[in-house]
Amino acid sequence: MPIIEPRIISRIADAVGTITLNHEAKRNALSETLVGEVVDALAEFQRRDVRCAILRAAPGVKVWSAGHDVSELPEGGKDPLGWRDPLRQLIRELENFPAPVIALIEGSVWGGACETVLACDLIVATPDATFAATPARHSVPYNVSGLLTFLNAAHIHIAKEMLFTAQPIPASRLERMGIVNHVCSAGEIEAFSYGLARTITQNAPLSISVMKEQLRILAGAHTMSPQDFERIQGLRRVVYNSSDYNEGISAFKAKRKPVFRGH
Ligand code: LCV
Ligand code: LCV
Repeated sequence: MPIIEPRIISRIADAVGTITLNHEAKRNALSETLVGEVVDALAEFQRRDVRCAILRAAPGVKVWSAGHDVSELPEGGKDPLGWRDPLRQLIRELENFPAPVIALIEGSVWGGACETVLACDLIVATPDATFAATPARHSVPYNVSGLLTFLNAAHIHIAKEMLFTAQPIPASRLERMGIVNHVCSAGEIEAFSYGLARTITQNAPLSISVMKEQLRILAGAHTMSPQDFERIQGLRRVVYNSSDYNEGISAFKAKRKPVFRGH
């Protein structure tokens, strides 16, 4: 039985829980295994009354996370971002975790990892950190609650630029738009992030936890008629049943640029 190296490192000190993504070989891709370990760590943090969590990668990393594990995307005909998808589970766990989660970002953030960072409560990044929303790079039909994460974090024009261009956007630009809370040099970002975490741990955890849950509910309070939802799901099905969707996955696996034909 092959021994699976842990994909993350987690620790607790002074009521601050730290999760370090630690699967460099696959650029911290959000695989089912890695997400499972993050979910277990958050559950342990809750049991140990952690009052603030920090989600980071190894110091000085080039790629914070390459996003959804493309090798785990279903072949055409199945919703690639259904309820039980690891990325969807990760987003819900971060949003439901009863204490603030600070995303400490160094390096590049891709696809579902971009949404993961935006689903955290505060974002601290180095100036050269970049964020790329990539569904359009892989012909993936992103899902409704996933797009709402982008819309809650960014003005619709910025969300559209990120999603339609799929290009990396620097943290410094996102800070100017209030999407990233703080930009700190690589030498300061750790001390700054833990300082922020400690400030939070000094405040009343029950008050913070109930405000976080209220803000989650308010941010998600969007009416959508069942008819609209069904129409959107039908439109998404056209995308994940398309040959473009399969081309996106094959091109990634073949390490070549995809050629999309619009069907
Ligand atoms: C699995 C990977 C990945 C990966 N999955 O290193 O948002 S959506 O809708 O798009 C959603 C579906 C989603 O999140 O899709 C994934 C979006 N992510 C991306 O488009 C980024 C894909 N990765 C890259 O562009 C490069 O890997 C970066 C720029 C992140 C790093 O480039 P670098 O040259 O440093 P490699 O590309 O050589 O990757 C090292 C190993 O990690 C695997 C990749 O297949 C390779 O594995 P092998 O050594 O076995 O070949 N890997 C990278 N990203 N998302 N596996
Ligand atoms: C009654 C006061 C107050 C006061 N109430 O002067 O947003 S929520 O959920 O928190 C909501 C419930 C809320 O708004 O809660 C209150 C939030 N406010 C604060 O936390 C600020 C509390 N006040 C202070 O930190 C200090 O008073 C400041 C920094 C504002 C001023 O300091 P300074 O040294 O100039 P004192 O603290 O000596 O206050 C002078 C007098 O005003 C009373 C205080 O009790 C004192 O009265 P006595 O002279 O009778 O001792 N006082 C100040 N704030 N929110 N009373």
